[in-house]
Amino acid sequence: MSASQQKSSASTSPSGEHYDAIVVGAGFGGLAMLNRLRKQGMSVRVLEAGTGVGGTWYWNRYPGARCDVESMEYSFQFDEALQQEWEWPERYSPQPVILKYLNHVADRFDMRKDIQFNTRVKSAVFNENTNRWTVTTENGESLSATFCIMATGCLSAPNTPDFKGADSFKGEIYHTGKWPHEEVDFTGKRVGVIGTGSSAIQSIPIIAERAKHLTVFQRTPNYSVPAGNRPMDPELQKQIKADYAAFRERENQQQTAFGSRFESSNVEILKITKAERDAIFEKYWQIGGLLFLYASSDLLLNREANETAAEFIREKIRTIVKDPATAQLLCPDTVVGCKRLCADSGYFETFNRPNVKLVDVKSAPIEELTPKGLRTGNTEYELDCIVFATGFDAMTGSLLRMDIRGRKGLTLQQKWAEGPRTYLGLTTVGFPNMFIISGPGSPSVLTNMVPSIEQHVNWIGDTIKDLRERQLICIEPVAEAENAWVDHVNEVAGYTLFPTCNSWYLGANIPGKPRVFMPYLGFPAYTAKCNEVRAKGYEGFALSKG
Ligand code: NA7
Repeated sequence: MSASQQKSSASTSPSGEHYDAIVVGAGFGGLAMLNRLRKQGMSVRVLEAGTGVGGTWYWNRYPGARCDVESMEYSFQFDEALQQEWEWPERYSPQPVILKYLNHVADRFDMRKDIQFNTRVKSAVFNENTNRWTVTTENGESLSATFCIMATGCLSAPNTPDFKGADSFKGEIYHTGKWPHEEVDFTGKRVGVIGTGSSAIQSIPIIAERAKHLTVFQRTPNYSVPAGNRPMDPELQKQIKADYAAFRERENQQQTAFGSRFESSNVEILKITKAERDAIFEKYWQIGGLLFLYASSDLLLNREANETAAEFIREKIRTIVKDPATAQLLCPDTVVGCKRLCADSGYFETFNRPNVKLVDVKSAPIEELTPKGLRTGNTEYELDCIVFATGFDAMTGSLLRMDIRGRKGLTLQQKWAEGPRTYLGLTTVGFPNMFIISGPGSPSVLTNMVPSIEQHVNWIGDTIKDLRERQLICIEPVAEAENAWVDHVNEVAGYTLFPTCNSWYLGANIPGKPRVFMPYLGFPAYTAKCNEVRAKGYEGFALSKG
């Protein structure tokens, strides 16, 4: 953070201070929410654990961190001047550019004066007598608010496996989701990366270029397609900006996964020949990125159709990776897209380097960290640095790591013991006036996050405005609506191939976490449903004067 930023940001709150709303988190969600509620004339305090804005893009500074949604789509639309003036240098933005953008947004709208950095929220407790939330921080402050809005992110509670001997390792340890602010120099070092998810797949090619030797510890291979990143096409940028509003509107209407500019090929992949299929897959492979999943409309519905795409990618891996045994180990046997598809820049090629070795830790799991490195079975790997690219306790982790208590002292941990339960992914019974941005039960991580965040922010903003106009101070979903919504979210997921593998969408990456498909697969109908609920006077909610 620059000196000027520090000067103009909020430091601490006088204990006991009351706000109309407290927003937890200053990433995309928190910044948009602050902007919206301030425009409604409300007093808002944003509490942020980091020393700066950015959320996911503040914490995930690992080498190669890059968004897998295209830059022209992965940005705010709430201000026309903002979207006109900002220039995106690449098709897919690297983390430093997105962080710079969010800092620009914070400065441009003078947001820092309402954001308190270095402030991790410890608890949020609803008081039924006052109808207020009391929020306490790890710094020992206590604030209150009428509304408590959780903008805590879907991928912000890092998962570090509890390996035996974790403290014994004498070298450097990193987690991709908590990367240091200073540059990490791997030059001449023996590095081990644990994990082969998106964070690993993005960082491995870069770490391999610098390290003396890199060992990749893989438990489950992942599907990855080339990102196809390149400098931004100035003509495309100009063309979109000429009518950004229409571009956004199309995206908002469709609420498609990963952006709006590409449509599914609409080809029934099983009704054409293998050569025709491969030509289509090749076309999408060349386009690059997650759009590969648009190659056919039924890839995530029909296992046989999916297998044709899976085999196409496996064939690519076998062609790229020269050592047949390594190539075989890198070939997944699961459903493509069931875990989030990865987009890489030279990942598989990296395994042709003489200084890179792939180790299968499914057949011989990591037993412990040792002073010199780590041990799997009878083999000890000597390392100078270990990088945990082991992911996140996704979607619920950041919420459940706080002590959130609603009516009658009910904790969110108790309420969600069998898995998250929400109405619309925005609210949960027993926790009045608490809203979750991109909560479980909303499309969130299956869509382009930024427009989905803004849709939530606008719905929450409109709802609070409506309540105030009607002189109501309390909103809470009713059990019947919540139960029906949870059933619906599960039912829709059940029609797809998503529940067939151990993904973080299902919480299956965290030992002991209930296996529930958390994001909602019902878009674009979701936005219409939220609008309809509002139009019907908040159907499924109880509203009261307190
Ligand atoms: P992911 O996708 O959850 O990947 C985590 C990786 O770490 C994955 O390969 C895991 O293997 C591996 N892992 C986790 N625990 C262990 C242990 N104990 N031993 C060995 N390997 C382990 O997280 P990312 O940060 O890469 O990406 C998260 C999202 O961020 C991504 O989907 C994008 O949306 C952006 P597993 O597959 O569980 O066998």
